[in-house]
Amino acid sequence: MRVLLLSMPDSFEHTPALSMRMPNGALASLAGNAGGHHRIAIADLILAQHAVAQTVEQLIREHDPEIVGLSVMTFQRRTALRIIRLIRELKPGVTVVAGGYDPSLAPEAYEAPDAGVDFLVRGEGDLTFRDLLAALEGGDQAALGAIPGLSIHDGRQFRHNPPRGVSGLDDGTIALPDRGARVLGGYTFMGRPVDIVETSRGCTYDCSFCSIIEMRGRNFHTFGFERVLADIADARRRGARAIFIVDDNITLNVARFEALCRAIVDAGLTDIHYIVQAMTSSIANHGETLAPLMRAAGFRYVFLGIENVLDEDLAFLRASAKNARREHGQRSGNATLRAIELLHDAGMYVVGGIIVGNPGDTRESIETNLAFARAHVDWPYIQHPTPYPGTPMTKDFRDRNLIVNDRVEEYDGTTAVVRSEHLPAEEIEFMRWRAERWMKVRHVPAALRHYPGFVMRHGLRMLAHTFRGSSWRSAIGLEDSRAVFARYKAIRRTEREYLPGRAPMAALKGRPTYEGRPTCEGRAT
Ligand code: B12
Ligand code: SF4
Repeated sequence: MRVLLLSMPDSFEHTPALSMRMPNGALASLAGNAGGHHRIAIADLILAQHAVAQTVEQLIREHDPEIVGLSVMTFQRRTALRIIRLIRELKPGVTVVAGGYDPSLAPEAYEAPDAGVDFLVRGEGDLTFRDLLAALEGGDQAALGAIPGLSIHDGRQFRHNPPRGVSGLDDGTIALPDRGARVLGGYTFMGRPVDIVETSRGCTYDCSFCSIIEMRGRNFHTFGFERVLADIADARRRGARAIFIVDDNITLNVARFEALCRAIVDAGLTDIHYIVQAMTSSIANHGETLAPLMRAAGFRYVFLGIENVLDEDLAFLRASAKNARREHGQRSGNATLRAIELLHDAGMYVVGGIIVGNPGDTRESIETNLAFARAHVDWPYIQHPTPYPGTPMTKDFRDRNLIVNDRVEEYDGTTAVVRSEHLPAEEIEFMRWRAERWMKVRHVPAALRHYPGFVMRHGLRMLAHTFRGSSWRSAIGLEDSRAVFARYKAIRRTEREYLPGRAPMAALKGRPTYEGRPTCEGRAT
């Protein structure tokens, strides 16, 4: 069957498309597991952020898909529904499938008959999508009802088949991703061609803000090293020189992570810049051995789930255990500082994930966290608690009546959509925004050392992005930062409109973003 898989163009404050455009890992995994004979094209619309409608039109025209699949996070829902409407206008009879976190956790949002969705794939999609394609290809309506994890629209509502259990990964059930199916080019991490690789799925913790538990339960499954190394080598062969390891929590099994670092070194795959997310307790408690091994393997940036530096906030986020330092088998305080120290000593940069704006937060508690970030992290990744569908935190915020904004397209993590008991949401966001811009500037010299070509070419645009909303008057102190903040918010509102009025097809000619060529050396359309 002819299949077009799309990821959404929406990006957010901390991953500006200028410097970071990563492929969606889910789609390549779906393509690799679909069954070899289908003709699958993958288009990450982050690569065509400024020409979404035109690109979708061109993709539909060139690939003439029988099935279109969309991967959607909650803050991308509105864009996804608009894209589906556009696709339906272009090709009314096409079958539309939605998957990923939002369709899995908020299926009702896709139920209205005019939403245009035929099937939802809930939870892990590799095998469910394969079975769906097989049933559609065989015209076997009865088989559809027997596919676990699938929801079928009957014209009025979805019929939800029972859920599919998560896959064990070490038995070869999940085949390697098919990166060759990608048809757009231009993936980048600070100028380096970037790809993503999975080494495991799942997590056994239950942080109240995280969607992962609702999505797949508390479990942890790992791919064998042979497969992981083959996957990295495939990404590298196709040109990747930076790889984001997207595991939910690779640091759950430290011994395995250490062995993986050694295996990467032994396989000679160390000329890649690796990026990974890590838990502070694992790094603090095992970093003396783990961190140097990570650096030897090529890890550069570590996204550290600090979440908060205050105990009350950590308790609310249910993140105390994963931030605990242990000595002689006993808890001995917060792990964050020690984790940062060990990563820095090994020569890696810390992307500091911190959440401010929790129910008990006051001006002082937020300032404490901002001051910590200013003093200790290399790149701030400060967010506001966001009530994603189905998380325990969402229930908590709703019960306390603290949710002030239900426009999900603004649920991007840096828009405060909940207030605290003491501060309005807008004030919380203002405090974060004002502090964070300057923290980002401080990383410029380090970025210049590691990515000189990119920073020299795009440094000014990066600064302009970080400080958007500023003016000459604000730069020389004649204008209050609240006026700049208001302008920044207005710019963000405009940025979120990825499908503003449709440009004619002719506008596509010579457009650079859709090049009909793959990222690296894969298949061309
Ligand atoms: C890697 C990652 C990122 C990367 C994205 C890289 C990329 N291009 O993919 C970065 C760091 C940039 C990122 C940023 C953000 N992320 Co993020 N991210 C993740 C993470 C860690 C792993 C996702 C992944 O690749 N998994 C591997 C693939 C194979 O699995 P998968 O995506 O689940 O896909 C499977 C199924 O979902 C399904 N499926 C998915 N799509 C489709 C489509 C179809 C058609 C079908 C049939 C099936 C299907 O099948 C797939 C294969 O089994 C998750 C989870 C986590 N623990 O934190 C969060 C997560 C997805 N991110 C999340 C969020 C909120 C964000 C941000 C908005 C804010 C933030 N927290 O940082 C930003 C915005 C991103 C942007 N576009 O600007 C949330 C989403 C919550 C929600 N309800 O929407 C998650 C779940 C984390 C959380 N807080 O709970 N993220
Ligand atoms: S440790 Fe990370 S992946 Fe695990 S539940 Fe907490 S935030 Fe989610």
